[in-house]
Amino acid sequence: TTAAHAAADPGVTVNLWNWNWRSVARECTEVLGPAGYGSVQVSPPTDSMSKGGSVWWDVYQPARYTLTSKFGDETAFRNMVSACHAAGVKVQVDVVVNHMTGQGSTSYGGYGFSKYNYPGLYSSWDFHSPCAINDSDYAGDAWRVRNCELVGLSDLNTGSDYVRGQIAGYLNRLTGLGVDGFRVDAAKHIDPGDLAAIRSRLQGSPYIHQEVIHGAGEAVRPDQYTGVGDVDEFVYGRKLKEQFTGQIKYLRSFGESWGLSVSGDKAMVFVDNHDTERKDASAGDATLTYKYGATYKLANVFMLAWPFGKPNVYSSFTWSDKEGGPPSAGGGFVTDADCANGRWTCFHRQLAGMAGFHEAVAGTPVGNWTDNGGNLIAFSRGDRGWVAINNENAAVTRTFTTGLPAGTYPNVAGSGSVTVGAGGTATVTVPAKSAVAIRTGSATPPTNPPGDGTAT
Ligand code: LM2
Ligand code: CA
Repeated sequence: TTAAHAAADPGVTVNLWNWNWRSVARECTEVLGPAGYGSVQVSPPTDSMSKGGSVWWDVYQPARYTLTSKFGDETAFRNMVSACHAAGVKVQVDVVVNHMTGQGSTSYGGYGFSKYNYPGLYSSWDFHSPCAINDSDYAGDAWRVRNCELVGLSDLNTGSDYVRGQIAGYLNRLTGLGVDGFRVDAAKHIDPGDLAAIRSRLQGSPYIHQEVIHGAGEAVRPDQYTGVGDVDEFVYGRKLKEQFTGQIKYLRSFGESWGLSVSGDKAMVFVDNHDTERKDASAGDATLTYKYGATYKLANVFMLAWPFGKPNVYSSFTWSDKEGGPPSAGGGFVTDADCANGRWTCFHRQLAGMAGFHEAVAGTPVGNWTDNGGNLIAFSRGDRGWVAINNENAAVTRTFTTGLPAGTYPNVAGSGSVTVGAGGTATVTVPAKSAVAIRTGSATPPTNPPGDGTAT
């Protein structure tokens, strides 16, 4: 990336996965903009194979690039982009360009297609010759990972000029509607040279982060993609799960040296996403999820307070069936996200004050690290912010060096306030499984729900 083509920093991203466009628009206006979230990431907006809403994964099988999806039509999409921009929030779109469908013949927009045949868009010669990606291919065969079919999905020949033109046309149509960035789905299954060629045809400088899942010793590696854009850092969430279900004192040295796959300036980081939250808890690549309650929130507070990568907060629907789709009406069209009915986590609202914290402390170093030799840590960020994270099962009271000017500050990670004395010290009680974060420039207490992080 040359300076001339440097994409604008997305700020703190919220991944409102599976939210419909109307609800994202409302959330940008009412919550994301006022809180200082920089971007919202939304689900694939194209027409897709339809299972009538019974599953979530139908939207990862695009049928054509028309914006008639189960999340809303093109008008709703445009209204969402305008509302978010008016609120100062950028929009990133999950784009599925490695493949088309593997099954089905009905789309949400009422378009007829079959695998390898998408009238007016692609025909059989636009796809790689069918072969299946086998689990054993990942270790040593990058060619098969990129040219064979991922779970039977028709694999686009991204080496072809025509296919590149169609994909770039789709992405340019999105940026033409105001879209600011892309999450490139299944980038691991596309040659980085093909992605670079597609990128060279893009208008403007959208922010790009690529889904390249790190696997130890594999032939396809995240660092092979940093010339195209940022990479989704999957090791980050795995490590945070290990620590937050163990002893967080070790986080003192957390960073690239822990075996992360790319450097912080190329990493988009997250505690979980829609794929990792569905892993079995015992799996090596499992992460914390909303089902971990307070511990999950603490890991997210850490992500927003610690200087590594660009943070992406995940917020979606609650589930018990791994395959089950989001709340929907007839035909599978997703209904409005409701933060009161228990079907949506609305987790990002609990971190509203931490989005502002992340921005306020940008560029400052970690200082005043302290821990209790177990599950309580605290550190400052320059003279602008200080955080204590108590992952113990009991409250901890201590006198901390915060590094902040004397004054009384609201707890932007919960409720209550902290009074810092001359010399920057404060005596704080951090309740069990909660966090206290304070920063300069936060006169108004944020709109966090009461009940945790009470500082006295
Ligand atoms: C991704 N990243 O690389 C997404 O994050 C992930 O959620 C997608 O898989 C995947 N790539 C393809 O975009 C999901 C889901 C799969 C599902 C696919 C396609 O995890 O289970 O596969 O979307 O909808 C489904 C069936 C599978 C079937 C396939 C093709 O589960 O059994 O394979 O459709 O018909 C025969
Ligand atoms: Ca491919």
